[in-house]
Amino acid sequence: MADQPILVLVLGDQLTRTLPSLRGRTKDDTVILMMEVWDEATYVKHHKQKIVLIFSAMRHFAEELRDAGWTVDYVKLTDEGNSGSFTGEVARAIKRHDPRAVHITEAGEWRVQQAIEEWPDKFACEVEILPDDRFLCSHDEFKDWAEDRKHLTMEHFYREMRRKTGLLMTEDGKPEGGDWNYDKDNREPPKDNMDPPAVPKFEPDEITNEVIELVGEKFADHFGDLEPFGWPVTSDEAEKAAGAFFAQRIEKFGPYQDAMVHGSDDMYHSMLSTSINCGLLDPLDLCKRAEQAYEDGKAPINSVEGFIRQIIGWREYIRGFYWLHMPGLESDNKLNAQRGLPEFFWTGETDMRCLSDCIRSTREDAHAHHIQRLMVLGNFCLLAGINPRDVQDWYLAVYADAYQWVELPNVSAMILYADGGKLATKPYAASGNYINKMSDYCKECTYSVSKKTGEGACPFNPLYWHFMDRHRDRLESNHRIGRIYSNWDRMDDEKKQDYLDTAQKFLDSLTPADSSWARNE
Ligand code: FAD
Ligand code: DLZ
Ligand code: SF4
Repeated sequence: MADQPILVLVLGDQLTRTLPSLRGRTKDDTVILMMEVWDEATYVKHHKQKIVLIFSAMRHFAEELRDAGWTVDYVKLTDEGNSGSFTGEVARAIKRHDPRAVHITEAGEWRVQQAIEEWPDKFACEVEILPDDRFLCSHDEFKDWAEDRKHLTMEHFYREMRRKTGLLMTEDGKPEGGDWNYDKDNREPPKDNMDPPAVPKFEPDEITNEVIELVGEKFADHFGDLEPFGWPVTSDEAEKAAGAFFAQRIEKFGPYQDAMVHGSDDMYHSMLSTSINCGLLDPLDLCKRAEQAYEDGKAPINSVEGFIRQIIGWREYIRGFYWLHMPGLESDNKLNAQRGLPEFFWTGETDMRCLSDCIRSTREDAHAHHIQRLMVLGNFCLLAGINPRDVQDWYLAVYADAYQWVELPNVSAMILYADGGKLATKPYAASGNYINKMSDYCKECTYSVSKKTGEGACPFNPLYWHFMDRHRDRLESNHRIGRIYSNWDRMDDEKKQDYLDTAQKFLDSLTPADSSWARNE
């Protein structure tokens, strides 16, 4: 080892062998620092499985690096002297190794990046921060694209990414199959007795079992079931999960993307976000494999295009949007939503069958699929006027794939319209009809989806009109939503009052959650 090595930091969502800060380094003058820190595990009270996932994946990655001949300095949460923060641990590691420089790939989250940017002034050695090229679109590229645009329409951004990558593009620069987007073919409701192939679950090994014990001891009051734990924690396991998706589920991914079935949060979804986001899988590689499935005739264009759009479209767009609008996005509340998050988001105790099922899968698996997050949980928070901070904390805490860069734009801008419409051209507001059409939830619900007002009416029905009525000033001029007010205006006053009273009665019956569910006091 050289006298003064380079200290390379690898954070919990940077578990990629080709990470910019690792590429090109030589083993004999590099010390890799990985650290489990209390601050990261508790800035919100993450779901127990999320902490197991990150710590176990970090420990496996460290072992893999050591096996490949790297020197890894791994700080465990319970190691004596652990300062509890990234900055504190880097300071201690600088004392231990006296490096000539610290190299780090930029952080995914604004909060962490702010801390890193203070390091050059704090530490005596050089600090080099490298761009994270695991994303296709750099911050500057996104800024250039967004400049001078009134609306940051995802579809336009997505087409740029298709051109940039060449994915599903013909030789003469046209979209494969003639259309850029096949979403119209991807809205099938669930069929009776659907039986999607099971998603692979991975038996915890010794390392994971040790972490499960640690989390059970130290984070017992965090939300969520600790076991059974079956998420992939190594690149080999993640690869098996991806292989199973491409072999068995991608074919029907498209048509049933929006369908919801009681007891099922996976359906034909890839279930790969936890692995992509912590670095175990390469998103572009997944898209190329999806394209291959289309070329091999194993999956139709609507499924493949839908999958690729989620990744090079939505995922990249969301990340660009986050960095463009931080830090303001965190405190945006353009609809002035002030209600506390209902306690049932944490306990699951509600008679609303759709919500209770989405919260169940969230508790059991640290996962719910996109439409469950958007059109059930998110739609409820929007209609009920839950304040963005509470909703942000909940989504950040409960999902194993949640990091603020991806959670915040989805929550604040996509579901809550708290940014005033920079991301979504209209709020994703829907009555019980939508949920009934796209799921089997309503059939056995205590509430009646066809009942609009009064005792036993599906709460989404009156809440929808309560929302529309209280935001009329802002929404009426929106051409995508304005015509809804003509329906409202055609109702007689008694009917309107019925809607508003039923909604208000429901809202008054909600018990707000104690803040200790999400954060340590
Ligand atoms: P699939 O349905 O198989 O989709 C494939 C991939 O596309 C996903 O793995 C993911 O990488 C990407 N993707 C799809 N939609 C989005 C999106 N809207 N934003 C970013 N990437 C997307 N995703 C996260 O990774 N982390 C989050 O914290 C997160 N929070 C969300 C909060 C809300 C309110 C909503 C509406 C969506 C959120 N999503 C988040 C997006 C999406 O719900 C999840 O990526 C998806 O459910 C993960 O399951 P999957 O891997 O089976 O996805
Ligand atoms: C999510 C998470 C958790 C729970 N714990 C750690 C940790 O102890 N050490 C670590 O390096 N990363 C952890 N992470 C992931 C980080 O929160 C993530 O890398 C940053 O938020 C990215 O900005
Ligand atoms: Fe949800 Fe309403 Fe359907 Fe019940 S009736 S499952 S509350 S949409």
